[in-house]
Formats: sequence, structure tokens, C-alpha cells
Amino acid sequence: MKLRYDWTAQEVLHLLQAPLVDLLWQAQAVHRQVNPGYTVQLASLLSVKTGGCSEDCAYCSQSAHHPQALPTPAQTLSLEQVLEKATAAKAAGAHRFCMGWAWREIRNGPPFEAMVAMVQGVRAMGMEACVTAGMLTDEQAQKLAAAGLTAYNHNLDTGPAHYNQVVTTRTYGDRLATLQRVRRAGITLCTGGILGLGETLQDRAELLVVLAGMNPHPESVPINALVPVEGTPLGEQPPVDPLELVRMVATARILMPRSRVRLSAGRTSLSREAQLLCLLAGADSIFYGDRLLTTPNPDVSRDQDLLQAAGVRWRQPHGDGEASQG
Ligand code: SAM
Ligand code: DTB
Ligand code: SF4
Repeated sequence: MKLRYDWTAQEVLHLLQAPLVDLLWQAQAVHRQVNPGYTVQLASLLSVKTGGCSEDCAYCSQSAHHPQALPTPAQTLSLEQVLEKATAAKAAGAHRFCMGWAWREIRNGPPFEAMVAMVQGVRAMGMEACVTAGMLTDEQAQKLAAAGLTAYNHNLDTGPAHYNQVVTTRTYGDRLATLQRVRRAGITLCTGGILGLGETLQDRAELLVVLAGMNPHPESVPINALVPVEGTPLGEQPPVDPLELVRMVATARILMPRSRVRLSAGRTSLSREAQLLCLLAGADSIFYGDRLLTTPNPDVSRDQDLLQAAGVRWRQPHGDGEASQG
């Protein structure tokens, strides 16, 4: 399959607005070629450092700019606590373990040494390890790569024109520069966006143009629906229409055929059927476990039901096999 890196906003808009049945047909045709067994990756999330972040992201419960959104004091988990959660995630069937720090950028010293040890510990369990912790230096990226880090998550969130409506403490360019550092260190990229931030369809198209313009494409593309958190500037946003999410997933699948498209935050507001449509549209990963970072996620038994109802397989830890229903 020939991959393209030169999609235009007009082409992407055309896909986002195509009749849903046509869009789904096209996305499925692409997805079947690259993932014939329909294997889904289960990724579990853990917030290692929660709250007190100096950035002002309007959607985020962890920003110190709107402290009423997260009334508990900032806290950091120890290496032992993190590895205990990772062990439980693996036992529940997670293939990737993603750890989050509410930081503008990674700090050196003991917190960074702990991060490196957490990555090593998760890798030693046979799971993929992902970190999301804000900006980083080349040296930090190289140390994380040496520790075995599989992926670094750093979302672009929305299109470049809408970005400063959502975050003012950093620029889109800062985000892109961090992604380049991650790439240079040989760590795979996990970068995607959020629907429901007040963006236009054009903004969504432009986000996808930026993502699909990366060569290679990001290995992992999370598509989040805003989880409106009371006390944040976006806490009163209207819910995202589930079919908009389906369209975004399908378009991402068509543009970046080989990337993992992860149906991410916002699933507790989706019906089982809407989630099935997202899987049919080409999502091949979900966040798995009853919490995201600070907000709830569907519980494990509901997700196992969902995957069984869909008849898809999911990847086991170790990458040494697959499970399916039964
Ligand atoms: N501080 C680091 C950063 O911003 O890159 C890592 C942690 S941050 C919480 C990770 C990502 O979670 C954000 O980039 C954003 O895309 C997503 N996120 C945060 N709050 C969200 C919400 N309420 N709804 C949906 N996605 C959210
Ligand atoms: C991503 O794209 N979504 C995840 C993960 N990558 C880090 C985070 C979702 C956070 C949802 C809000 C919360 O739980 O605080
Ligand atoms: Fe901080 Fe990340 Fe939340 Fe922004 S999204 S406030 S950078 S934790």
C-alpha cells in the first residue's frame, strides 16, 4: 500500500464530510489490508504525577491555572506503586502501559531517574512502555530510548489555527519541536487530538494534515473526545456527536493506514454501538482499565464484552500471541 504524506486540507475535509457509508467503506478497505486479523491493542494509563501543572490547557483538570478542577493536592506515585499498577494492568491483559506526568517539561534529577526506572520496570514485564510528560531535551529523549521506552505521547490536540484558543503557555511549534526530538532519539510517536474543543471542521482537517504530513506517520494516533471537567474553561462544552468521532477515526485510518488509531478519552459517554462503529471505522486500540488520568474509563469487564461483541482479537502482553472471544 502506497503511503502519502501530502494530503491537503481540502482532500481531508472532503473525507470528513463524505457520506458516512462511503467513508466507512473506504476506511474498512484500508484497515483490512493492514490489519487482516483485526487485532486491537489494549493500553492502560496511569497518572504518576497528578495536578499542579504550570500550563493552561483549557480542557485539563491538572492545570494550576484552574485549581478548582482538581481539588486534591498534587501527588506523585513511587516506583513501587507504579510497578504494582503495571503488574495489575498486565494481568488484566494490557499490552501497553502509559504513564503520565502533569509537567510542562521533564525535570532532571530524582523525578527523571524514577521515570527511567519505571520505563525499565514496565519493559521488563514484557509490555510496551509509553510516557507523556511534556517537553523534553535531546539528552532526556536519548536516556528514555536507552531505558527501552517504546513510545512518547505528545498530542497536538487541534489544528494550528485553533491552538491558541485552547493553550496560551506554549505554541504549536513547541509541540512539533518536541515530537521531532522524540523521533530523533528513535522513540515511536504517539500524537493525536481532541474533538469538542470548539474547533471547526477545518481545524480538524488541518490537524489531520499535520499528522499525516509526518514522514514516517506517527505510529500511534489517539483520537480523544473532550471529557468536560467542571472547573476548567471547557467544562461546559456540549458533548461531541459520536458520529463525528467515527468520522475522525475513519479519516485518520485512511490517511495513516499503518498507524495505530486509538479510540481514547470520552468512551464513558459513548454507547456500545457507537464504540463498535469506531472499531468498524478503523480504530485498533483503546485505553483499557477503569481510569484514564484523572477521569473514569469504562471498566475492564465492559470492555471485554465490547471486544467480544465486535469479534475482534486483542494483543496479549509479551507480543507473543493474541486472544479472542471464548
Ligand atoms: N503534560 C503532558 C502533556 O500535556 O503533554 C502530559 C499529560 S496531558 C494530561 C496528556 C494529554 O491528555 C493532553 O495532551 C490532552 O490531549 C489529553 N487530555 C487532557 N485532558 C483531557 C480531557 N479533559 N479530555 C480529553 N483529553 C484530555
Ligand atoms: C491521550 O491521547 N489521551 C490520554 C493519554 N493520551 C495520555 C489522556 C486522556 C486524559 C483524559 C482526562 C483525564 O483523565 O484527566
Ligand atoms: Fe499540563 Fe498536560 Fe494538563 Fe496541559 S494537558 S495542563 S501540559 S498536564
